[in-house]
Amino acid sequence: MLVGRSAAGKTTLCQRISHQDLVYHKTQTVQVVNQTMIDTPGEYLQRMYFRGALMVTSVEADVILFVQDATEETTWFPPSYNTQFNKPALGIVTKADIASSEQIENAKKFLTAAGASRIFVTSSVSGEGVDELLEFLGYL
Ligand SMILES: Nc1nc2c(ncn2[C@@H]2O[C@H](COP(=O)(O)OP(=O)(O)OP(=O)(O)O)[C@@H](O)[C@H]2O)c(=O)[nH]1
Ligand SMILES: [Mg+2]
Repeated sequence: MLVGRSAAGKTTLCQRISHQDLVYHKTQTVQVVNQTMIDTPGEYLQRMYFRGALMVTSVEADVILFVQDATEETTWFPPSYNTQFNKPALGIVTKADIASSEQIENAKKFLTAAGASRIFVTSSVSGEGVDELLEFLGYL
């Protein structure tokens, strides 16, 4: 299950993983992609009254992916956010193709603070880091 602020790159990563064209679609509700990924709207993280919905949805998930845009100066993940889910949490840094190495390091820090046990630096545009993630998840 992918969790992250709006425009973090969750849907685009799902498109990359499922070999679809990268087309922008605002995610309005929880979407199951390819029967393997649960894509969620950024608002579910950004609006306090929606966060309960993420916890309910996570019951179906094996792993939670915290998705952080490397070009974002801040994070929406509270410290130790992983403790809200009774599941392993991984950190995904997105948009590595347009981020500086300093921005990527900053994004990694946010994800570590959120409780991600392992972090993958990715770009859905270049494909960087995506195979490593899939291999770790057991898809490759
Ligand atoms: N350069 C670059 N742009 C990206 C990447 N991933 C996503 N984007 C762009 O970021 C924007 C938002 O991407 P989405 O994948 O729709 O974001 P989301 O996290 O699904 O957002 P919500 O559905 O609103 O929660 C789009 O314009 C994408 O093209 C990436 O790896 N590199
Ligand atoms: Mg989306």
